[in-house]
Amino acid sequence: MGSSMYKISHANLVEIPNGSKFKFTLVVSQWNKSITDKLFEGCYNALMENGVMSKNISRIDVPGSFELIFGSKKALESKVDVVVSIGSIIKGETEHFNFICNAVSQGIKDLNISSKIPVIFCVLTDNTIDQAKARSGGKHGNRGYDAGIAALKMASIANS
Ligand code: DLZ
Repeated sequence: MGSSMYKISHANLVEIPNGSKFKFTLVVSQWNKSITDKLFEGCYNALMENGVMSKNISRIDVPGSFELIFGSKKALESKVDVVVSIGSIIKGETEHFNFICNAVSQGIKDLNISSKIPVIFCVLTDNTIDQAKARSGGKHGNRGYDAGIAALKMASIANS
């Protein structure tokens, strides 16, 4: 599946670095799996379309977005150039949404401060499943694809 599926990308598609020298780990939350699988696919395609070898893309599945923090920390222990954290948090009837969103965004931010390896934040925080669908290969593009482009750019910056 080529990038044509993601015509409405929000990523800056100009001057994308070639990724043939870089290794990536994609950490994928299994909560709202139908969404996160699409985000993974978009991210994987962005990397493959820009020279990354499939053997240099690994995947770690974690139960939910909250676990992206530990999963990403674990991913940083191996020899990798960039980690991409992929999740989908959808608002329910309680405050849980806010706690998870805040914890994950703060947790990933903390990893970016403490580690020399960039961690990309590819976590959708939507009010409805339709909003999540629209951003994972629907009418608003695929944020996973955008995250893949961001990962290539950060790999280049981190190695410069
Ligand atoms: C518990 C929970 C809820 C209510 N909603 C989501 C969600 O929309 N997206 C998501 O990725 N995870 C959700 N979780 C699971 C938490 O992230 C976490 O896996 C559990 O609280 C166990 O730590």
